Amino acid sequence: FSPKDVTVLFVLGGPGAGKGTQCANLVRDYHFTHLSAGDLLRAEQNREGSEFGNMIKEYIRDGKIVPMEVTVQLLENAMTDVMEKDKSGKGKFLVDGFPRQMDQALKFEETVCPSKFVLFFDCPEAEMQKRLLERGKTSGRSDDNAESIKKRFKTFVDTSMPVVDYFDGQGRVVKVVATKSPDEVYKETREKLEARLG
Ligand code: UP5
Ligand code: MG
Repeated sequence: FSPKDVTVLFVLGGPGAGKGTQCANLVRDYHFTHLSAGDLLRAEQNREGSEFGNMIKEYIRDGKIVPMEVTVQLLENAMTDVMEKDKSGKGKFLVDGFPRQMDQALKFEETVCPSKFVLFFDCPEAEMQKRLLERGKTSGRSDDNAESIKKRFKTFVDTSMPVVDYFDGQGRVVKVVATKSPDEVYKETREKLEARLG
């Protein structure tokens, strides 16, 4: 596919900020395709015959960022699949939880497609931790435990926030306060998104 046929929004925010929750709302109301980098990595981890399965498993449990070649390829493949099936020839994608390291941001925008802007969900750690520990009771996610959560937060602060700051410096960040109820967060998301999309 050609970059001119697709609209990409990056959806960023700390672990448990509510990226997936809000993306689901946006898919329902704006017909985006939701691509969660974490979900794609978990699917690849479980795919029979994947050469990356064990590596992904370790990285996710330790809250480390999987080498970008793997993630960029998974995202590009998923976008290509959608574009081949969609007769309109146009695609609208929410790329959730990616890029979370500077090199990924530069690589994706150079080789796949630039993003229109970044939707950033801003949430304090204490709130995110509470949500993740609660979800961990039933999610089955290998990284929803106190030890992994701590590592995920550290990676977010050290490695992923600089990406948000980089886009912010270019005036490309739409920031949403993510502490209120899901409905209230979504209301602010819609308002800011519509103002920005025009
Ligand atoms: N919840 C949501 N909104 C709420 C609200 N407003 N009030 C109260 N509760 C709210 O929500 C998390 C939980 O909070 C849910 O139980 C929800 O009901 C509740 P969710 O919408 O799932 O938040 P999200 O931000 O999507 O949290 P997630 O855990 O998915 O964030 P992460 O960024 O940590 O996870 P991700 O799947 O993106 O990545 C996992 C790992 O994959 C990374 O740590 C990394 O190891 C690896 N990875 C890479 O290596 N490279 C990548 O590019 C991407 C991932
Ligand atoms: Mg998520």
